[in-house]
Amino acid sequence: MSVHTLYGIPLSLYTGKARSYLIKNGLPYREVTPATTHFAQVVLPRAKLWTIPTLETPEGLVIRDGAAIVEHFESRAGHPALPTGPRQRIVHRLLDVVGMEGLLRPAMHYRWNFPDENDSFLLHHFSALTPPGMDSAEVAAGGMGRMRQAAVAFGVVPEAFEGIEARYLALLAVLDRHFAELPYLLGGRPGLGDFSLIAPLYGHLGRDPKPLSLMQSKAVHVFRWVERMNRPEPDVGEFVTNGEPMTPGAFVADDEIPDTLVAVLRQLAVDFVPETLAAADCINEWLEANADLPTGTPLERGVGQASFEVEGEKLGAMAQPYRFFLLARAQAEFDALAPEDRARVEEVLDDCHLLPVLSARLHREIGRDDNREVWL
Ligand SMILES: N[C@@H](CCC(=O)N[C@@H](CS)C(=O)NCC(=O)O)C(=O)O
Repeated sequence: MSVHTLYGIPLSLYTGKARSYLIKNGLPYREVTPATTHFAQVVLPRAKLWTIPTLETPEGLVIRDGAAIVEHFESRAGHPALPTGPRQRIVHRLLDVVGMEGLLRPAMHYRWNFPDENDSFLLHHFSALTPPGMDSAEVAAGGMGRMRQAAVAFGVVPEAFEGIEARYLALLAVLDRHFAELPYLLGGRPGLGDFSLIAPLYGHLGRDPKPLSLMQSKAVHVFRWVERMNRPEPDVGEFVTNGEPMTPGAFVADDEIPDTLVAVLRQLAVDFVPETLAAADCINEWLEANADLPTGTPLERGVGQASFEVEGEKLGAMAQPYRFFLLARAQAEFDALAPEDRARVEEVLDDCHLLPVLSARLHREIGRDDNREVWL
């Protein structure tokens, strides 16, 4: 059977999305560190940027970026990770953005600000990124230092710690109530939002010693979902009704969004909405100042600092165009709906406090060219 190679490491946030997608869709793969000669000499020149996950197919095709890896398989299989109803599709697409960008603060805080609990664990994993012939202690120290700085760029500064922890604990509580009722976000099968949220909730928050113990002690149903998302079988053994095991495989009927998920979305919206609106303004200003960028220019990771208020607290975080690359997919899907479907979607997003992000749009579109996200 043909086997894909997934370049990544266990603690990488973004690799968690591609890995879980491959596992849950029965796609054979082996995971390999990018610190190999083959990666440097053959894969990287085609990937164009050193980021993980990067996938190499049995035919030698190289796909860099988790969203592109998922889309590669989704487009061939008729989009099994997207329900057919417009409400559920757009909720999954918004959760795709939240998973990639909306939980970076708790993910980075619980990794980098608890050195006694986490550092020896992190050191082991960062050492696995050592290219042949280099000193692993030096490579690990360099990588860990860069990531500590990245945490600050995402807004993880001492004044923000208390709010980050309070919001994360509130999120764990509502997610725990949801996963006590349903095995996945929208029923008996994982969708795009599950594959994206698992990235922070496995790679960092469901695996590093400090946040793992928090999840295990405070949110056992969330912990079980994290396990489930990394197992090939449905793993829904605890869902039994009148002595009968659950039959997995279907999304919730009638395009419904369960109340327990509405509660989760409201909690996520608390900082996702103000940050997204502020990031759009910041990037649009930058686009205005850089109006002469040629088509095809690769995206910057961040273009300035977005400032916003969350529950009365001022926060700042790097404004990342990639957020809008993914968000544009939800917006395009919304724009293409018939007016009555649009109204149904607006009603549910309003209830979830997420409606404003549908109009957070950049003045310039983003596409992909040769494994890179680029300005069109
Ligand atoms: N948009 C990319 C982001 C991937 C990413 O940033 N991965 C991190 C590791 S979890 C990385 O490779 N960082 C190295 C860098 O940006 O230089 C994706 O979704 O795959």
